[in-house]
Amino acid sequence: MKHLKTILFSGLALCALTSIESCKPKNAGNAVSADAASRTYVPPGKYDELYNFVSGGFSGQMSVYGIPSGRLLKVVPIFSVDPEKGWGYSEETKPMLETSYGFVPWDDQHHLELSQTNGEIDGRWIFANANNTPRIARVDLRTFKTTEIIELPNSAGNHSSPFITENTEYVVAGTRFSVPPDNANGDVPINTYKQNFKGYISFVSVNKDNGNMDIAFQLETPGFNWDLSHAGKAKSHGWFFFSCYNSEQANTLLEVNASQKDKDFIMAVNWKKAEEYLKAGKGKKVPVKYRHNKFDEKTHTAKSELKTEVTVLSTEDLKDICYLIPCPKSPHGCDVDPTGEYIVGSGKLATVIPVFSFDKLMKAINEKNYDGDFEGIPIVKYEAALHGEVQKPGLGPLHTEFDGNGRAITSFFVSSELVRWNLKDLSIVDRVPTYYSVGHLMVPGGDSRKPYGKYVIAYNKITKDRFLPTGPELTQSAQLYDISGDKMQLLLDFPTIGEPHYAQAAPAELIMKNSLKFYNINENMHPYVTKGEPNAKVVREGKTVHVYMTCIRSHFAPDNIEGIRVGDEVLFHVTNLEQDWDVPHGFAVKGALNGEILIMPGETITYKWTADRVGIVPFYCTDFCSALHQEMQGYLRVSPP
Ligand code: CUK
Ligand code: CUA
Repeated sequence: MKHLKTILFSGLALCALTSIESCKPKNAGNAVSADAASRTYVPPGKYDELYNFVSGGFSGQMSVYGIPSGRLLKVVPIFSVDPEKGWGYSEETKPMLETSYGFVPWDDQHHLELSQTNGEIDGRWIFANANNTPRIARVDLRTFKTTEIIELPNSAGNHSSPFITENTEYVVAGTRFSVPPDNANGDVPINTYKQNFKGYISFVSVNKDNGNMDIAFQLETPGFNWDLSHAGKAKSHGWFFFSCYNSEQANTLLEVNASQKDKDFIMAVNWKKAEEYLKAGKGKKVPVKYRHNKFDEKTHTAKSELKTEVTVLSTEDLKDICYLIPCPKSPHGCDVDPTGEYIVGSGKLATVIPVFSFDKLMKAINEKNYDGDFEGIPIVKYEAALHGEVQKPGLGPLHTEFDGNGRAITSFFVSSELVRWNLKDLSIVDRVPTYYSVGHLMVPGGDSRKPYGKYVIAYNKITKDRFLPTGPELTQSAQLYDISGDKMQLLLDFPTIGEPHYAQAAPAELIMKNSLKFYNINENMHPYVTKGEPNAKVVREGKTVHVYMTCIRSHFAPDNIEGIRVGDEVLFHVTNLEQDWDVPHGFAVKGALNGEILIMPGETITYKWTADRVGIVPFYCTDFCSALHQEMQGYLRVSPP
């Protein structure tokens, strides 16, 4: 074990110190499919087969690629400002990034989940987690815009998130750092972890019709580090599975403390039972502070609301709801197969992949086949819940996806490979190298009841020699493999935006058919909309000047504005009158601290600008919109106060 740990923690350093050749996987030469080019070639003018939504890691964004070409289609700001979209710069979008701590321009985004109906991807929304300042976001796939963000109280490091149940009843969020609850006295010695620190898990409900989220309830669990999760499905619908590390409850995770125990836990949560308990009045309302931000498509504006209460089921209530299953050292992934029967834990420091059986788990619970409890939560005997262990799979197992044909594919960070194995007999059937050090992997629909099964994509942490060098920082990368045959075959490398962790993919037609082409100007209920050029005007309210402005190819109205004085705050409410697909206009004023904005057809966006000196100030359109784009300009005259 000691040896394996050393390899795991020094793997990256080793790669850097020795030559690249030494960390290249074996049989690298034969990995690429001979007809890879024709299998990934999407001719000019043709569409890709799939949309691939890739988390941006430390960039806080989500990027969207076409598969199999690997062409980048869009970067969607979620937990970040984005100059390309004006996100977080316009007055309408700023509230989306508000938290109980204030405006957070940038966060760390790891996991994405597409909404599901009956365990199948339905193409309506995609959910995302913010890791650092705990939040969950919902992106509307009609507009590819972030339309809702909810902050999570009693949480820190929202990593085990935003995994969903099979009808998108709930999106969950397990705290990665246990901390004292928000309303407790947090001014305690850090080494009182065991007494004072708790691990909260949030169940966020999702409205079936409009997707609106609410924190339905939280579970107050022992102070573990909830790392990852996945919902039960089909036969195990109604259950959720969370993996943890640091079941030692150490307050410093230097190796000596945290990985002492032979096993950490996967916790099975019976959320249907939790719902019954709440109905029976068992939850208690606890004072907290969090923000709930929504973007309203009718008014084209976001609102941020401060919420002050959350319902908690405390540890004493959990003994008939939660069950701990021992899982070898520091489990990372926690994945449920398409039938709902197998629950795969991947211990980063383990030499086997343990696979648990839902049927056996139910039997063990019925027979109370326990090995004691942890703060009242029963610990099911390892052997009683175990389906079996995959022996000698590779080094550093991380995440598992399913191919829909009774097989699983697991990523191995340390040995840099994907390994395919049989769920029933746990035999290894195939392995293929990745370049290098794969984190998450993704089969389109691979965590749903209906995996698409044709491809797997590896999201790699290190690229080293794969692309042209770009200074000290190299791009992370994705690699596309064909898995339709017996052998997994490498087809394509493509660079990613930020650091990819988890990803999702869906057949193109599922998303395309709902894609919005433009906003209907007649339905625009923005408080400062200007419907038609004759209504353009300038209105002064004290030191604030409202400019009701329109734009259409190829001019602004008004385009000459006088009467502005130094010290005035000017609010340009710019309405794009176009009613056609793909005709945004841009807007920029010299010296603007908010940069620029971009206005979609039929939309109104407000741009704040302060007059700080006397003079003539030009403004113009920043998005090439017609042959007369360059003529799309105007002047402001700023006079002394
Ligand atoms: S984590 Cu990144 S490789 Cu945050 Cu899901 Cu495993
Ligand atoms: Cu409008 Cu360029």
